[in-house]
Amino acid sequence: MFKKVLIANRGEIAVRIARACRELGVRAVAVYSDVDRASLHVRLADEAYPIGPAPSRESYLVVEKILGVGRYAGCDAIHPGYGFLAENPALPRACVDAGIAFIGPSAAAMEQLGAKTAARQIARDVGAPTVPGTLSPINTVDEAREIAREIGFPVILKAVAGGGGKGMRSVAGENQLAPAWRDATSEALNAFGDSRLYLEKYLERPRHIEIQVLADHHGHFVYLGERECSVQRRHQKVMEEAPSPIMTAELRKAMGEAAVKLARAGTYTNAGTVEFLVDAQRNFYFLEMNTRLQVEHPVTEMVTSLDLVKLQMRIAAGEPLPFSQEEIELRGHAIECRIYAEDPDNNFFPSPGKIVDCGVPTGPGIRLDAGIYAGWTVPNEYDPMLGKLIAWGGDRKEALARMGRALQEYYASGIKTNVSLFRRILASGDFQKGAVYTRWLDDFLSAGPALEGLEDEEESRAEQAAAIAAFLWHRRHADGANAFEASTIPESRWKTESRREQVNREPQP
Ligand code: MV4
Repeated sequence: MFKKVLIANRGEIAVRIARACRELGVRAVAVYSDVDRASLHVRLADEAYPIGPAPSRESYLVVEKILGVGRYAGCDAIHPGYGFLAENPALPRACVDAGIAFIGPSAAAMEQLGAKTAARQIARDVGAPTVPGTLSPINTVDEAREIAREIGFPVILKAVAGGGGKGMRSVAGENQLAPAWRDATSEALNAFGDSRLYLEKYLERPRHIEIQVLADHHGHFVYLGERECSVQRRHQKVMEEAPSPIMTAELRKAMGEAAVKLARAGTYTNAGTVEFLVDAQRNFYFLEMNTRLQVEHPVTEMVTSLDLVKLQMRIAAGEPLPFSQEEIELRGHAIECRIYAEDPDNNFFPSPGKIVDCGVPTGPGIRLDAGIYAGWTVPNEYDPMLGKLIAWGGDRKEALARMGRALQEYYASGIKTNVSLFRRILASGDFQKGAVYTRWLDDFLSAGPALEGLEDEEESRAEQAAAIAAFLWHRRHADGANAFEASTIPESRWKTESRREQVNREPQP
C-alpha cells in the first residue's frame, strides 16, 4: 500500500479521499488554491501545499503544479477525485513519467473508453446494445435527412465532442431537421469548438441508469449493481439512488455483464461507470463511460457495504480484487441528495458566502459527505456543491422516510441551499412511486411551485408546520451534547430560516 497520496482535488471529494487514506494508514497530502486555504480538506490532510490563484486553470487544472507537489512531498500516488483532471489523460501520463502511481485507469483506457464515439464503437463491437444511429459524425444536413428517414423519426442530433446536453436537439419530424441541425451545429461549435454531430433514434422518456464497474490489474472485472440517476436538472444530476426502482435481477445481470464486457475490451482498470438509457420496456442502450469515480458513488457503497475509494487505492497499489462477482451482495436501498449553495427561489443561481451556522443530520442510516463547516466561506470560483446527504434504509420506503427526516434536520444559515427542492421532490407522488425519467425534474419544476395535491395556502401551512416542527424539535434537543450544538445557536435560527424561505418563495420559472 502507498505511504503518501496526493489528493488532486478540493471540496467534499477531497475530504472523502482524505478519510479513506486515514483509514488505510496512508498520509494524505492536500493541495489548495488561495481561496481554499481554510477549507475542510486542508484541515483534514496530513500535509497541504498551495498551488496558486483561485481560477482552476491556474491551480487545480495545472498538471505541472500537481506533479510538482507530488514530487516535492514525496507522494507515491495521486488520486484525482472527479472533475478537474480526473478524466484528462495528461495526468496519468505525467504520473508514469514521474514514477508516481495514478489512482485510476491508464491514459490509453481513459482515451479509448472516455471518448464517446470510440466508446460507442467498442460497445457495438462487444455487442453491448447501443441506440440505433450513426457511429461516426454526419457531414451534411442532407446526409442527416437520409439517415433519419432510414431510422425513422423522432431522432436526436448530438455533438461528437459533446456532453451535458449541449449541441443536442431532438427532431420530431423532417420539417424540424434543418433548423435543429443549424442550432445544434452552432451550439456544439460554441461549446466545444467542434461542430460535428451524430444522430440517434430518439428514446421517449428514458431513464438514466449507470453501472459501477471495478477492475484490478490481474484481469478481474466486477459490477457493483446500478444507480438510478434520472432525477436531473438541465443535465445535472440532483438525486441518485441504488437500486433502481425498475430493476429486475435479469436486467441488472444483463446491464452489468454488458458494462464489464465494454470495460474489458478497453483494458480498463480501477473504478469506472458505464451509463445507459433504459426505455419503458426495460431495453437498455449504452450511452457513455465515465473513467473516474463518480459524485454519486456513496449510494453504491451503502448497498454493497464496500468502500470504493479504498478499493481504488488497493487496485492502484497492485492488489487483486478481494471478492468475486458471486460474493457481491446488494442490501437495502440508498438515496443521495446533492446539496448545493444555490437559491431554488432564484433560478438556482449560486449562493456563495460565509456559512454562519450549519447542522449535520445524523441518526440511523444517515451519511453526510460534506466539505463545509460553520464559519467557512463558500467560494464562488467553483461548483457550488457543498456535499451529499445520503440515506440508507432496509427498503426504498425506509430510505425515503429517513431522507425526509434528515432533510428536516439539515440547515445552513448565511447562504441559501437547495434543500427545499428535495423536500418538494420527496413529496411528489411520481418520485415516491419511482416513476421518473430523464426530463422528469425539468417538467416537474416547470409545472410550478405547488406541492402536489396541495393548494397554495395549504402548501404554506404545510411548510410553516414543517418549519415550526423542526424548530421545536431542535429546541427540545438543544440540551446535552448533540450534533447541532444547539446551545451555541441563536434561538431565532429556525424562525429566520423558515421566515426567509416563506418570504422569498417565488413561483418557480
Ligand atoms: C438521449 C435521449 C433520448 N434518446 N439519446 C445524452 C447526454 C445526456 N446528458 C442527455 N442525453 C440524452 N440522450 C437518445 N437517443 C435523452 C437524453 C437526455 C438525458 C439523458 C440522460 C440524463 C438526462 C437527460 C436529460 C435530457 C435528455
